Amino acid sequence: MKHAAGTSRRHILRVGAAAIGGGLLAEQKTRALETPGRLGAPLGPYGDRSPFEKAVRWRRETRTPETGSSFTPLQDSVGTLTPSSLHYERHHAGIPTIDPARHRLVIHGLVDRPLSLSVAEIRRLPSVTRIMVLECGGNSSSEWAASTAPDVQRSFGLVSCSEWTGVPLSLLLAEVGVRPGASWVIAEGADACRMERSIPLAKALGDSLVAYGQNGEALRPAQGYPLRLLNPGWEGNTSVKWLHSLKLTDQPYMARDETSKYSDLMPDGKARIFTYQMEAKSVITFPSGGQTLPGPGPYELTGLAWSGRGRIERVEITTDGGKSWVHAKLQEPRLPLAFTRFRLPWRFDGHEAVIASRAIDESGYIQPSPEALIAVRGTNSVYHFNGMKFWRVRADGTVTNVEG
Ligand SMILES: Nc1nc2c(c(=O)[nH]1)N[C@H]1C(S)=C(S)[C@@H](COP(=O)(O)O)O[C@H]1N2
Ligand SMILES: [Mo]
Repeated sequence: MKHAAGTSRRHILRVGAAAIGGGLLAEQKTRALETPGRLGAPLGPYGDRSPFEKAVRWRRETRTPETGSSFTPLQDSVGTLTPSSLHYERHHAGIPTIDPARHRLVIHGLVDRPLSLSVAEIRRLPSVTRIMVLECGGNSSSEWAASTAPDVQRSFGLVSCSEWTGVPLSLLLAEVGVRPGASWVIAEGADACRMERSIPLAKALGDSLVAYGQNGEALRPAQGYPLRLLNPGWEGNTSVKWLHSLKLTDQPYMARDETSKYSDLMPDGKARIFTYQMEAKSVITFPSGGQTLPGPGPYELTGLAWSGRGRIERVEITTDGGKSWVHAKLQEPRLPLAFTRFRLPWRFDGHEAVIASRAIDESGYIQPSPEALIAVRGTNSVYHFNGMKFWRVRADGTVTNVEG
């Protein structure tokens, strides 16, 4: 294992400047300015992006437009945060419109003092802020078989990273007083399907959050406005949105989304249930499926890595189909459970290259190859695919799935 002999950034810049040339450079500089004397657009109360920016979520067609998934355009993302407007969405019964002045969170069941709290009351409690990934347990389900998802958005886009603010659930549970015998918390949403999940009490007393904030403002309606549960490092489905009830019980509910869905059917016909943990995963976002390199020359490979177990320790990259691996450079700070961006200088020499990344987290867990994952889990399951993703960079610069 060795570090790649870096293509120096100064060299890349020199190539660019030489290609443009002095006269053209001056011309472009003037063109970039507004027409002299004419004012730009006025100030606005709520910001929007440049009209030249086109990145959007992609959504799979469903019979009812209210249900389904929309995918974050990972190929267009830079840095490590997902703008709220591009956060992936997964709704089972549409996005309810909830007036925060009328919404309440009820905490009941095996507790000493049942409570009904308004959103304002919750926002007054001691809060915490934490940057972390949310990933659907069904992310990358396309990858269990030869992938037909043409790009990183459709194959890996049910994951996003936000800054979340909320009240530790442990604090609310201390307030109501958990009775002996309680071992589960049943979280229920206020959407039309009243989606519910059973959360083990240990997690609820650990790092679970009742969140009201996302990226510095209130949660977006699609993300659960005005309140959602967040279970750090766990499959997105457990992070119940539009949270309105937490009931303490002595057993799980065996709800639809923890039995017939979000359980993992193994090769022997038995299903694993309550597989909450999201394992280490990474993917190269540039170059990735659907993109085209304009020609041979220096490039920077980049992508994202994350793990439900904690920090990303290392990301390794192959550009020869898995024969050799080099360490990518990791962007600091590497926050536990958050996106870590990795980068590697790379020279495309005009010959076909098969590229992939693999993440190693602080627990020592290594992201498996798809073959190694399938050898254990079979292909009955749709959930929890975290295998490596190989892209083929063809001699003409086009990038596809390896199967493509
Ligand atoms: N009430 C409610 N909570 C929910 C859902 C839902 O449909 N209803 N979808 C779940 C699923 S499957 C996922 S992956 C995440 C998606 O969160 P997001 O839409 O904010 O990305 O929310 C979870 N919480
Ligand atoms: Mo999900």
